[in-house]
Amino acid sequence: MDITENDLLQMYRWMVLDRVFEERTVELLKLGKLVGFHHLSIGQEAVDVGTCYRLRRDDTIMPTHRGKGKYLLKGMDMKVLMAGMCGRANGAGKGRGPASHSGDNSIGLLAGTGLIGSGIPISTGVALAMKLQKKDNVALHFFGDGASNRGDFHESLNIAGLMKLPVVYVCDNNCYAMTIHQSSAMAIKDIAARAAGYGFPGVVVDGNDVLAVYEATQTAIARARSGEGPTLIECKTYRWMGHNIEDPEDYRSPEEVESWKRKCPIKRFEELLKKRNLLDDSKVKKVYREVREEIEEAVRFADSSPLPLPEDTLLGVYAE
Ligand SMILES: Cc1ncc(C[n+]2csc(CCOP(=O)(O)OP(=O)(O)O)c2C)c(N)n1
Ligand SMILES: [Mg+2]
Repeated sequence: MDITENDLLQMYRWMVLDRVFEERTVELLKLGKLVGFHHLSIGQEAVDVGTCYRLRRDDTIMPTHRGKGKYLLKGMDMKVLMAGMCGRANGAGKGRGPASHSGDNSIGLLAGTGLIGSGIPISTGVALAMKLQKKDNVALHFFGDGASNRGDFHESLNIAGLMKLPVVYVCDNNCYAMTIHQSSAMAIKDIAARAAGYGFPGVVVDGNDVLAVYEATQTAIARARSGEGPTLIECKTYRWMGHNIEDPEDYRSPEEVESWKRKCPIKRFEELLKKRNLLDDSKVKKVYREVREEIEEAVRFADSSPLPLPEDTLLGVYAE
């Protein structure tokens, strides 16, 4: 794996930032500062970081409603993201809705769509455009276990396999689609197995192991860049929090949640880095302190930013 000690520390920092950012948004939501729905990906940080750590600016990603870490790793300014989540005019989405569905084409961050699975054909089309333009870029598309049951998923994978498109499909399999466990929604255990039906590799990865996710992604990206076609990566992980903040979570047991918390992707990586003498407790504290400062700066920026004006409601809705 072409990864330096500095990369390992950077990946660790990104995972901590992803976690602390989301924990802070829960507090802001309770204070009534956030607008719209918020879907947390606490527990799924290894997927965000392992997939997005080393992408080119002109590669694209389309995240889901979950996982703001992906936005940040792709290059969205945290202040802009936070302001967008707080509904401010200078934030992502210009304060017109939850930042879950905002993007920035200039950094290859495609806005996620509201209907689950409906973005899969869009990333597939982006990959087709890359191929037609003879570029060696890659489109990474993220979706959940639930989304993989939709027709959009199957139609997209079929055409991508047929045309050998440079797309990497990443399934953030967090075991649930709202209240429905994967085992109640499909007869197969591994979503990755679906790729075989479309003629390309499907890989199952421990989604709580950032290095395993990174390695699988890099292999898939190299395959896509060299014209060999798509890969489906299924990252098996778990969302610690409810579907969103209103979720009463009466469909799963606290024991189940606890058993996954014991497999915390950040702790696990931290222990590995400590064993390699790259981290110790004081360095860990420093990372958390720096990350918190960065987040508070973003909160202050959002707090002092203007709300959208009523007369600007239709801006960006229709072409000029
Ligand atoms: C077509 C469609 N059906 C239902 C919904 C409501 N909905 C929003 S998120 C979600 C669950 C999606 O589950 P999954 O794909 O596993 O992603 P996760 O939320 O677990 O990250 C549902 C059903 C929707 N947005 N779109
Ligand atoms: Mg899910």
